[in-house]
Amino acid sequence: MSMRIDIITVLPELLKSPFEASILKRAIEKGLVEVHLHNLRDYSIGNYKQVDDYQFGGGAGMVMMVEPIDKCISKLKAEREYDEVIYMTPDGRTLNQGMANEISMKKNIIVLCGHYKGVDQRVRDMFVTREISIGDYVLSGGELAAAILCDSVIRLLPGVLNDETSALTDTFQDNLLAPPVYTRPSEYKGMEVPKILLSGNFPEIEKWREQQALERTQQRRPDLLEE
Ligand code: 6GU
Repeated sequence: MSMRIDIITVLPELLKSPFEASILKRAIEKGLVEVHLHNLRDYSIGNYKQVDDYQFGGGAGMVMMVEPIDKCISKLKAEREYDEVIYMTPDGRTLNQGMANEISMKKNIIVLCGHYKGVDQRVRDMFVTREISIGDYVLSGGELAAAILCDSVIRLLPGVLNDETSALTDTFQDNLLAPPVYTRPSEYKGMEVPKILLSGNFPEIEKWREQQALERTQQRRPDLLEE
């Protein structure tokens, strides 16, 4: 059972390359996820291919119009059922691993990328089931945020990761940061790998990693431990 993600954007070019390399590319090739890009301009109004307009009440910045978005979403919804319409916006809830986990369980989702001053409020009222931000800073559009959301979700789909890339030992799994890791050589310019990691004593190694993960989290992200 594969997931389907439909992304609505005024800048589809910006969203091509993230899905053309490495893990996301392989997930698509394996048929574990389908990602479809929709150019909002294909649903625009009139000869000028208009998708945005001045805001009522005045003020700087354009607003994405309701009609092109309605046309695009309604066409998609006529073709299949969607579990979510996610609007990428800096005033949404900040993305975290729990949300990525939740969204990775869905079958079909629409991701709408905001631009300019955002979308007409009626789009949010009519269609949007969830509003997501990727952090407290402003991007020029929701595209890069959508790419980040998709990456965080797709890598969790069954069959996408193998042992080498396993999600089970990721930072944020269990609300802990990941412990330090080392690879060859065992000594570099006088800096040695912690002896325990070379001991072959796997129960002790596991204990050490848990301890390190906890210390790191206490030092860097005590907020994670309070949740
Ligand atoms: Cl989802 N969109 C934009 N434009 N800026 C952002 C964001 C989204 N998340 C953080 N900053």
